[in-house]
Amino acid sequence: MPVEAPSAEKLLDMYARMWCIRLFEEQAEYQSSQGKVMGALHTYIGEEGVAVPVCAHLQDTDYITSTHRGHGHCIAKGADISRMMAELFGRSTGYCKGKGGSMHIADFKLRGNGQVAVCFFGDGAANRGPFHENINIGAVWKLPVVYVCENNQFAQWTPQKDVTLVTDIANMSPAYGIPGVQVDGMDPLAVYEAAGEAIARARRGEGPTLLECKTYRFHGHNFGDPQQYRTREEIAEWSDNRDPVKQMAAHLRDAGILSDEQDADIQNTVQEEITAAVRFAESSPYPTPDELYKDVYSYDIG
Ligand SMILES: Cc1ncc(C[n+]2csc(CCOP(=O)(O)OP(=O)(O)O)c2C)c(N)n1
Repeated sequence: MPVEAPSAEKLLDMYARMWCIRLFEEQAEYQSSQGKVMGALHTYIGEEGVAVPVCAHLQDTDYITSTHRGHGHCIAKGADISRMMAELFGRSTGYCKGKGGSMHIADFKLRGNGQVAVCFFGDGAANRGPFHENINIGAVWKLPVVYVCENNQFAQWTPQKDVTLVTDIANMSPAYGIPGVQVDGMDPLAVYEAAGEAIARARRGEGPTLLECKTYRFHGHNFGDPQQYRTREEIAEWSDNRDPVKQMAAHLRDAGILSDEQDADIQNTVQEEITAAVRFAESSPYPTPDELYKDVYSYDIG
């Protein structure tokens, strides 16, 4: 079944969300350099063209699972950036009351009908046992899941080609008996279409799809990574020529949906929201010591 083309309104919303991820993370890196952010910070900059078009197909009641590189997933799914910033700052107004930090932002949702779950993971994760166990049982039980591999070609500081002979993760799908689809993760509209098909298939109860998005992170693995495993030229090749935010802008301009003025408006509005998020985080209290053991363990005494 063909995926319906997104409306102009939806495209502009996707574009603004891509900017929101980019500017939120630039701000988060700056705040980290100022010592305001608790714990490590892994940015998604360069990979905005994956989470945004995938999540554009999801309802509030659908689920996603995320990774250590999760700000993009949260923003794409509609998280409140003030609560996210507060979580990074370790404040009690954050999504996990300041106890999760950048890597464990979570907002649990109630189960309903017709929901799907999208699991985002990296190429590095695809070499680990839990990936295979999970995807196998998901296939056998025909779970309404879409496995989205963000293949950015590096696991921390290790190039993918040094640790696996199968660099096209989508090619693993026949081993589990599910469809595998590979798409250019720097092209948000191509991701939108491929994700639309996979999510619709999951909603129809036809089981999981393995969707591999070829992408590239523009910044280090985490903030402060000296990046000795790749060259400046390689980074420039991707960020200058294949930036998903620029590709989305070019598409919207060609389609007559985005003027220079609107573009500036979108970026200014997002920037203002991020400044407000920093103010919210900075003016929020830290959790008090009596919060230390709350919401941390779950146990059943029955
Ligand atoms: C069990 C375990 N081993 C090692 C690590 C350290 N570690 C953190 S991120 C990462 C690489 C992840 O690579 P990938 O799945 O490709 O995601 P990416 O960072 O490229 O988005 C590693 C090895 C970890 N967090 N957990």
